[in-house]
Amino acid sequence: MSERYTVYGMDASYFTQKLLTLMAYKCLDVDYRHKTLATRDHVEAAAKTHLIPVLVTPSGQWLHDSTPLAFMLDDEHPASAVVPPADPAHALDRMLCRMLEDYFDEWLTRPAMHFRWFHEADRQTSGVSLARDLAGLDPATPLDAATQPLVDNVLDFLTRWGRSTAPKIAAGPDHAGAIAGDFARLVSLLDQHFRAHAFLLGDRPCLADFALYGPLKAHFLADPTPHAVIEAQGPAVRDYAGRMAAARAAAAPEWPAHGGVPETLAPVLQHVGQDFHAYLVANRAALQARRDSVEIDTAYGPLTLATRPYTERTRADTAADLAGYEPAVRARLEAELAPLGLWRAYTL
Ligand SMILES: N[C@@H](CCC(=O)N[C@@H](CS)C(=O)NCC(=O)O)C(=O)O
Repeated sequence: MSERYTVYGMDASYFTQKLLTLMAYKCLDVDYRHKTLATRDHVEAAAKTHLIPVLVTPSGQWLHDSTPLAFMLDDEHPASAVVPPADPAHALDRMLCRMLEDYFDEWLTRPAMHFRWFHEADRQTSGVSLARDLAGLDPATPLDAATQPLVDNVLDFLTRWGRSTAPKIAAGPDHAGAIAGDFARLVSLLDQHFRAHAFLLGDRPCLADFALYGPLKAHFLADPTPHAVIEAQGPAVRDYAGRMAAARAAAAPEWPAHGGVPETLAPVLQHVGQDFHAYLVANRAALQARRDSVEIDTAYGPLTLATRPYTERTRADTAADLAGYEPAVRARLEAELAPLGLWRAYTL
């Protein structure tokens, strides 16, 4: 039996880059294929999802969803684990990893969608990249009279989708100021951290690093608008992305076992604990009440967002992990996480 995996995705897709980089870190053999208009029906029927990336395992299973896939790959290849161990000594690192992963996966979709679909230079960069991938055109081949109209048509279709989806997550033109401000703040907080540390938890990359690298590679370092913010306010974030692309588990040190939150990570975590955690709390309550939108207060004023069942599922998974620790370990975690605003949303 072949030990090769296949990944179907697109270059400018955040979760495709997350999974590909994680698998490169684990030194797994991967055939990466674009999900094109020609392969789409087959991939969607086999994987039972329209989302990317899709992973085909060496035993021929068609799977999707990067978070459970990362846990599965850790089970199959424990020497290159990306999730810190579940024992009490690593409890803080594991919970920080899971909470940060939830945030990067679920909340950075807002600036990612906003810049890509509402800034023309960004649409012309990554919108065109997606359109070329879907049309099955090699990224290096110049467009000609036959292929240009095809790419234009696909880009029109994608733009209509992007512009109608983004407002549901408060990422439309009405929120341009809030998105730009929030993104610049996150970049400068991450910059401060990456000046002092190689990765989020220190010297060993964890799942949250791959969840941050995915949108950096597919969106924020590719699209001119967020890229300019990173060059101006977060050069250490750009350097971090270079380390992530090159990171290999064979060279990684043992897991850290932090007794307290690293000093430069605390402001990043406080940022995570504000709007995103307000959304996690409100989203859960709204889903229980069968409402389809929620309103949260932010520093930029009230935000209305669609409810997201998937976001509640990831919150509940992380909360279940936290609930599994002994009371003494949980008390230690609460003492670290509650002052940063990172406790309530996971103990509902
Ligand atoms: N939770 C999924 C999310 C996958 C996802 O949202 N992928 C995006 C591309 S980066 C997608 O397929 N979007 C198309 C859509 O939402 O219709 C994962 O972690 O893999």
